[in-house]
Amino acid sequence: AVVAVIGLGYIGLPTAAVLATHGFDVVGVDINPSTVDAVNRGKVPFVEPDLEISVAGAVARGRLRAQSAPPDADVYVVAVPTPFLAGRSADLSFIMDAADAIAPMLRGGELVILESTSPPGTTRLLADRLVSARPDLSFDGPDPAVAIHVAHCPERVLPGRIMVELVTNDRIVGGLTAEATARASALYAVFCKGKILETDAETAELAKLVENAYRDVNIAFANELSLICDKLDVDVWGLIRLANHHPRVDILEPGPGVGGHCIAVDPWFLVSAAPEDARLVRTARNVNDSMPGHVAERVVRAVKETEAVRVVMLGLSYKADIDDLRNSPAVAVVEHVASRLTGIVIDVVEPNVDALPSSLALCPNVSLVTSAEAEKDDVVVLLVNHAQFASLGAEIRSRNIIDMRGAWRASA
Ligand code: SAJ
Repeated sequence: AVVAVIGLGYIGLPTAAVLATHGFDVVGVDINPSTVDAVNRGKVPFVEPDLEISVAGAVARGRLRAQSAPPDADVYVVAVPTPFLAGRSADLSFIMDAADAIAPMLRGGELVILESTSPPGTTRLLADRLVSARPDLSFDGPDPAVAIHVAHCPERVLPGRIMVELVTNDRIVGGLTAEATARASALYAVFCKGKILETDAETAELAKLVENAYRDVNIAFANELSLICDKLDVDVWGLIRLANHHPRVDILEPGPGVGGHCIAVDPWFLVSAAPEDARLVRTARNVNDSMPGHVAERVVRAVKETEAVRVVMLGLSYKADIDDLRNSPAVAVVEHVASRLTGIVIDVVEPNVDALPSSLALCPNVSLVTSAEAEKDDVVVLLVNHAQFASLGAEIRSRNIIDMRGAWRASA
């Protein structure tokens, strides 16, 4: 069968590669010509362990190719971004653009799967959009001859472990009809070793949002504890480690805030679905969003107390061992510090990128350096616990340290 994967980003490209290694002929579709070109050369335009070898192999065997418009296919998998708009509702324009591109290709009988994280009701909006462009087809009508089958199957893989989790995670599949659920379920069963959990489309949409909101609330609790511990001068990591010995307590790790394109975004879709009721979810988001400001405050205090003239910030990505700077709290910390301490040198070490993001490139006192070049800096701020930083010498650790990841504690 031919599968078209629309959107060759962090989710679409790994999914395309896995499908291609499991016997499907896969056509990846992306509006960005440089992504299309990279994939056709067997290259991956971002950092993700084991992905490039899989893409290169699938392209070399002729199982995967990329192009800018959807082909004729049996299955369409939509994996495009759903960013949020200013009012924190979801921007569905990429999904609707994908629907508009797919609609002319449909003949009836196809399976259309939405993988993008979406607010409740989006799968139905996608299906409505398809049949409004193609009134000759229907997604829930009685005539099987003109049926298209539409389902939501949210991706739940962890960046950094995508190639493993795509295969091993349990998978939620929710169709707009029982037939759509069954067809989508059969597709994922080909490569997914986890359980396939069948439900309806709206419950599937909500399940994904709830998983990420759960993690956000738990991290917000850890971050609130870190603020309390700062006031009381107690080591928050030691405290959490002790509390987590209780068989029913499992607190996540505090840090400089919550970033990325999932956990920092998706809870807002729940809030905007029921603003009056989603009080805890909203508060957790606000606690996590306030963290970069608190970290910057600590840095400013340390610089003033020690009369430092150079500060080094270790890490810019939104979490360890990836190159993704989207919604990164580390970037926000550096922005805050740079705007408040214009008279000192701010060095940034981020081994996974070769240029500063535009918001920092404009700051005259901020530069991207190697950790060796930052050896003379007075204050060291660990923002991201990249593997490279664990091996930094005792020399850098003996300086004035603000360790936001608990990686360099004496007992860590
Ligand atoms: N973080 C903490 N403390 C922790 C764990 C994470 O501060 O204890 C921070 C990280 O540093 C990062 C942010 O949270 O800034 C998010 O990182 P993450 O590793 O928790 O999650 P993501 O955004 O990379 O991936 C999440 C995953 N969701 C869950 O674990 C419930 C992943 O499975 C989803 O597929 C992904 O969102 C997604 O695409 O929605």
